[in-house]
Amino acid sequence: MSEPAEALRIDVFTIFPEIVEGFASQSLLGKARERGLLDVRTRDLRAHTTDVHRTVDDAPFGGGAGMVLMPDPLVTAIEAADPPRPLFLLGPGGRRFDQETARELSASGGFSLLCGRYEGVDQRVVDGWCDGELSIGDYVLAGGEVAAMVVIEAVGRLVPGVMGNAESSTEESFSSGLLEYPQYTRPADFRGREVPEVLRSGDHGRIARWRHAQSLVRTAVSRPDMLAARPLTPEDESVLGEFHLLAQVRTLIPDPDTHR
Ligand code: JCQ
Repeated sequence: MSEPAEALRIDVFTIFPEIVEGFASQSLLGKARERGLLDVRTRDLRAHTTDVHRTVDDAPFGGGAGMVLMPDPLVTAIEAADPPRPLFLLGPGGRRFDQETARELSASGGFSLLCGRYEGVDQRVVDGWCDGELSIGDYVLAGGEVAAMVVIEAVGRLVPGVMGNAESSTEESFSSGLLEYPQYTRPADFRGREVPEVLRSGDHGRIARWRHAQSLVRTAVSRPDMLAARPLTPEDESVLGEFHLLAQVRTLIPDPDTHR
């Protein structure tokens, strides 16, 4: 018997600790917390303010629209927490957070998130106290809280023991570089729309090959860029051929020579 693993600790610095706290206490993550697998700690950026308005932002030097998060409340909150490192700022200018990053962070000793707000964070905090910046995508949010919750959920579900074996297959499929095949449940006929015959055939080998072919078609249709980075294997070509889908997939894969 092995020792129970140490909980993955994630400290979150935010002006909305109750939103992140509510999220982390619910459902899958809440259960993982109760079971000692996850240790999410929300840190209120206003906790160390001393003025009546509990001010955390101020106008930018040099002028311009909006407000900037001030260094003193942030750094005081960070120093009081002694958070697990690395500390990542969440913002649209960061390195893209993807499944690979989620996997790395889930296997790390812990990390922390600083939720940016307003027009940004005083650059001296970024330079002196943050270890990197993460972005969940190319759009601008009002604040980093939603991005922090995305990171917590994507990472938390990968911590060993948080999810049953059922869900780990989804992760495996993403590692394979393909999208998921379509899923069906009862009834076999829903308003005249039938579940594909192969799934009711009981032929598990053929079912696995059909699913593989469907994953390839879906990826070719929705994410051709993923297939450009992962050429078709002989097994891919074989299953696509079996279900007469090889030509369709080939026409959807971008030709690397016709780029730029
Ligand atoms: C995160 N993709 C978008 C908004 C400034 C650090 O400064 C700022 C942070 C935010 C909040 O985060 C995002 C975001 N990933 O908008 C403005």
